[in-house]
Amino acid sequence: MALLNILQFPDPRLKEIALPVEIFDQTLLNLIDDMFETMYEAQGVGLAATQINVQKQVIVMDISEERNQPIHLINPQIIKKENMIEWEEGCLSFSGVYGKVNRSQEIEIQFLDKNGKQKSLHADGGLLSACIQHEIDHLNGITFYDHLSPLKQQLLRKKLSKVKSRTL
Ligand code: GNR
Ligand code: NI
Repeated sequence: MALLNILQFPDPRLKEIALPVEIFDQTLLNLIDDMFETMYEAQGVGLAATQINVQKQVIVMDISEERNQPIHLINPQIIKKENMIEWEEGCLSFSGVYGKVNRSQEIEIQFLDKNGKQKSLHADGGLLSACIQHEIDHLNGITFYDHLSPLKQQLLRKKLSKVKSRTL
């Protein structure tokens, strides 16, 4: 197991597009383990491989209060989305800043598990729904920042530089 470095905005590697996983081997299992360890350590509810500079369609999540319900998604596809809702989101690649993003309330996804088995998942609103869309965005090189208006983007960059100057 290993802790991985989480890329921070505006790292250009956050714009890389992840490739589908085709080989289900020990390397993949190790990657998933390391991503969970990194996500729990950073106290995030989700982590996409893009954020740790791996261009593979791999996502880990745990939206439970107790931090004991790990979910992993490989090659996820949104097959249904309905109703928009506004969500306040944070991101481990933007420490300490938040923004309101429009997301679909209800989504249905298809994905593979770590053994390459086809699965599906239905999320009807709430954090699970928002988090899945947030993570799939990462795999496509998109962050919550990209959903904000230019004015809000500017505000967020200012806040981010303040947060950074405090923590350095
Ligand atoms: O920790 C996280 N919280 C969160 C809150 C609302 C919507 C999405 C998220 S995901 C984020 C972790 C992260 O950056 N995942 O990519
Ligand atoms: Ni994120």
